[in-house]
Amino acid sequence: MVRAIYPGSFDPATFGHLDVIKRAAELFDEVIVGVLMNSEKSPLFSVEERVNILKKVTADIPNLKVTSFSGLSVNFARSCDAKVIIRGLRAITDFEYELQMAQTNRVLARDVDTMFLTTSLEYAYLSSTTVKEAAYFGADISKFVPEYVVEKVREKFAQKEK
Ligand code: COD
Repeated sequence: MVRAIYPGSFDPATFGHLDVIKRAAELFDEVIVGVLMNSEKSPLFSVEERVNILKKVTADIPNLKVTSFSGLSVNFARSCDAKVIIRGLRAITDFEYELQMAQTNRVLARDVDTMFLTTSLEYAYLSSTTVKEAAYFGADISKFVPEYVVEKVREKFAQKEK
């Protein structure tokens, strides 16, 4: 069994993430999406909320699990008995950071390798940050995220306004 992890912030999951998830699930026997518990950032959604959103929008993918993790991605990979870390590449701007992280991870763990899936063209511009900004200013984000995520983002901003 070849297992891969797909770590990220997923705050919130977008169609770009889902495209990578679906393609990875076709390549590997099992994919485990790992949502980082990152105390340094101040995310819109809690880690539990992000995990629940991802579970909901990927419920139709049988060989996929969603969980949270803390610490290093390579340690998370090892704890899942995964040999591969999946990352998505959108543009040259992603490349420098991703290369540095993949090379660091390779030095940290020779038994884990990083594989990149290049973004599908229709999602190349998409990021969680721009989705949140668009939603914050009242734009329709249904072209960027699944309907369930549209609702959750709307609820979150409504709560914040109270
Ligand atoms: N199309 C394709 N891919 C996309 C798209 C899109 N539209 N949008 C995002 N992606 C990709 C990103 O490039 C990334 O590969 C992945 O999806 C997740 O993206 P984000 O933005 O949700 O998550 P990141 O990039 O903030 O996640 C960073 C990690 C949590 C993976 C990283 O910080 C990490 O591994 N931290 C743990 C500590 C560690 O191990 N550090 C490295 C060695 S020191």
